[in-house]
Amino acid sequence: MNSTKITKILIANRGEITLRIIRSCKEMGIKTVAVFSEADRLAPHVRAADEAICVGAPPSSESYLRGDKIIEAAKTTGAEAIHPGYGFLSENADFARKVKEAGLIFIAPSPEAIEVMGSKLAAKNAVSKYDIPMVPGINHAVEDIAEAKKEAAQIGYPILVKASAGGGGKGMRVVEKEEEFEEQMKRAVSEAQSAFGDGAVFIEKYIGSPRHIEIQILGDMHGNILYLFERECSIQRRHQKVVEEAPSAVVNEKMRKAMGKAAVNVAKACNYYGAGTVEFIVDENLDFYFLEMNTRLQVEHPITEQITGIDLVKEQIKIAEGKEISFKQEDLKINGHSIEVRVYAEDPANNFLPNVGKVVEYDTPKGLGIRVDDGFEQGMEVPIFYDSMIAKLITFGANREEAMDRMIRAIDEYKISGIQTTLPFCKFVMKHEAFRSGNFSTKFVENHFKPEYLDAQTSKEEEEIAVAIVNQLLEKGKKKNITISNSAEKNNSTGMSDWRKKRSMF
Ligand code: MV4
Repeated sequence: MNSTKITKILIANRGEITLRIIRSCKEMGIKTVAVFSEADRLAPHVRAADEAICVGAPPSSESYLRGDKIIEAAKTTGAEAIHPGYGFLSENADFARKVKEAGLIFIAPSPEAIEVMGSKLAAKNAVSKYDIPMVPGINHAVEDIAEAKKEAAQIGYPILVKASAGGGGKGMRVVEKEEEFEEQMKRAVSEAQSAFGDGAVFIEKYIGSPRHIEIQILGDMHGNILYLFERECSIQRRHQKVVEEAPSAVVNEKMRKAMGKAAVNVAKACNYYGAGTVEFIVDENLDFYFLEMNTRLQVEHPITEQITGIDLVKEQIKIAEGKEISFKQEDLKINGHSIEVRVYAEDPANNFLPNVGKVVEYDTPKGLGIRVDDGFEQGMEVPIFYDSMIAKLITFGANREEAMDRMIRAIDEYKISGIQTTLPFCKFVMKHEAFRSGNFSTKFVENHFKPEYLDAQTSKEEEEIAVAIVNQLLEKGKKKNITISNSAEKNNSTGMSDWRKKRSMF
């Protein structure tokens, strides 16, 4: 296969991922074109690119999702390739075909691979000829409820009914016992039908408190497929990840090799090229099962970059040019530990409710082992039209403990005022004994978090000041001094608190 040189790339996205992609392009001497909606005219990604084109009105459906306008913008500016980032058009097989038909390169896997992996059932069937562990279940859409009930009895309860299309937990129902089967099945079908326009569902054994561990892979057009180890993404709320780390605290060398091999086989099953992620769920015995494959660069890709030293965007571009991956599996080594926390404009003390407004003050942490991927700056409004993630804070350390401690320091240094963010929640996680010990699952929030924990939280410094004030008052009354108990620490104290208010009461 001949390799072509890409000299200009249009990035069909916004925010931090567009800035992230532009950085790699600059290092490779590639010119960049940004697209933007009318709401993003002043956004940093527009200024960072060499050129920028407005593709429509603020709602994504009228701008960032308008494939026709985006292809036209690439043609107009002479870009030879389109990088979709994540979300928006990144996993749209029809768009991938249209890009190709327009004579442009889509920096993504083939339309066929995107299509197969877009359907959980098609994916299960495609990989079934390889030796890949899968959750006990059926590989076809449920046609007949009575038949499915028999299959469920064979698998054993609890059962999970899952939609074949889409994701994000929509059209997913747990069935505890046979009597509930029919009702939950009907609910799952109607939810899937209304959310994805596709009511196809299947059933699987329900794994109660799984961990979510995924493998990053890279494939080229010459048949080479490598795995870049795992990321653990179990800390999530409403099926959205909030904290990710690489490597996982529970994966040993043997498990890593087995998962890597399974992930490479999944990629082989669909002749995969480009960057991709194979998702597994891991049960309490640390047995792992293939869930699905994401055919895009993921939000949490930086933690893999930190521990491998590989720039995944550069690799994507070189692969799209038709080049062979320049390193081998045995050249890859895990170095240190990396954690990412996602900064969403949401209020963790109020059920993670999206929280928009003007960011009055914005200053990011600095120093050794810290990376901030953001698309945001002081004085900007968080637009209501798009995802509420405004930044990713990534730390790197020699080991897990250093990465966690560095994250706490970095969160303390992160100044954001005017809006609520998920940062206090992330600090809570970093200090929690379940997270620190590695003993957690996708049920972390449900099992360990209550909004009141954030209100009661204080930093050590604030706590010491408060205790000093109390002691001064007590001194006046000649009573016994108090000391800091470590209960607040066990309660996972974090950042901003109402201690300031309390202090002014003294
Ligand atoms: C499961 C499961 C338990 N058992 N499958 C959630 C979204 C979709 N991608 C797959 N998901 C799950 N599938 C079986 N057989 C539990 C989940 C699940 C989950 C998976 C990964 C990360 C977070 C999750 C949160 C809740 C449920």
